[in-house]
Amino acid sequence: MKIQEQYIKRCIQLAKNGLGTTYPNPMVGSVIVYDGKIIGEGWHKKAGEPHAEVNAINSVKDKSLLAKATIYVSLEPCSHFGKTPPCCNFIIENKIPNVIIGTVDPNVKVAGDGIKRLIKAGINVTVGVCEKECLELNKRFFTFQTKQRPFIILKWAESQDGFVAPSEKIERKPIWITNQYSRQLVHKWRSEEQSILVGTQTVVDDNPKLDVRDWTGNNPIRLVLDQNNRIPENSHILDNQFKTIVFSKNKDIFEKENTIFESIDFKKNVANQIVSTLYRHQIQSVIIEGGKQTLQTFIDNNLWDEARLFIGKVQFDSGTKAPNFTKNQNVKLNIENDELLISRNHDKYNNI
Ligand code: AOF
Ligand code: ZN
Repeated sequence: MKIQEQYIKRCIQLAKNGLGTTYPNPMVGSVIVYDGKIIGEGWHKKAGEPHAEVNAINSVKDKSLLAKATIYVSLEPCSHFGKTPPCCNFIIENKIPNVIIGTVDPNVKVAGDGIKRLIKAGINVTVGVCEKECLELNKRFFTFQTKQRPFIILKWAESQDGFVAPSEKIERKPIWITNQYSRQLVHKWRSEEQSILVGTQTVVDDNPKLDVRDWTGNNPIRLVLDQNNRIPENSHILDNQFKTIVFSKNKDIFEKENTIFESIDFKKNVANQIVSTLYRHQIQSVIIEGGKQTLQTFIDNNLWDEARLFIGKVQFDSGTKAPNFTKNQNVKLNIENDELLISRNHDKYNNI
């Protein structure tokens, strides 16, 4: 591995210390290298607090070394006044002659402007070291910024023979396709996303809690479709325990502190209306856990980024067929550990 890649990988490691606390900002890490040694490190901890580069520069004991050093950062240094002043100014003021960047910041307030300013100040700038990894690190933030919608993950479990549920005549009570470990993994996944969506039938049939009880972490905001107010009032999803958004035809009267209603037109494109509502709520990611119809709606509208499939050992012979990807979708298959992960190419991020 090239030395520059090693340092950017260290930036990514540092950035991950901010997992779960930087929202709505991205996770960013930075290291400062002089004479083949790391002399400073930092990461962005929390929105409103200093950015990664500022923390890295401030951690350097002998500031006179900065004039001969190289700063590595996983994301382009910002050039705007947000909650904090521009990082590129701080780099210029500290006379750091070399800047190596993982990827461009897609935020329209930055979007290459930080790089331009550094170059204008006479700094040597390299962009695109371990770019793929840096994009993956902040895939939710990047999608939100570039597509004005959340990052969308589809999740389902299917039987060996491709059914998500057996025929009603065979069995009505829920049947587990996956084992306890994959169920725990699903709770981990839920804790990593800002929201979780299910359709009406899933709530009516399974009365899911959609929480992370088998994992330590945050419960995502629950989202549910309820066109005709079919969801029973005593469903777990309406228990007001944590934030829930119900998409229905009209705003309902029993809106509570944690349960809000968003009206959408079910005669128009439902998937589009959901994602634009989530964008309005500043929700950067959603995991869609069913049912089949809801998942298929997002696939048919080409509104998804990653699909995570469990294929169980059980055979159903008949029942509800698993969702189908459409022919023109660019589906890339990755097998990671035990899980079958189908994720789309991230080439789309290169256009920022
Ligand atoms: C960096 N380094 O560590 C981060 C950056 O409101 P502010 O001032 O915190 O600015 C937030 C924006 O700054 C955020 O949307 C993203 O574009 C960029 N984040 N930039 O140079 C960092 N976290
Ligand atoms: Zn910054």
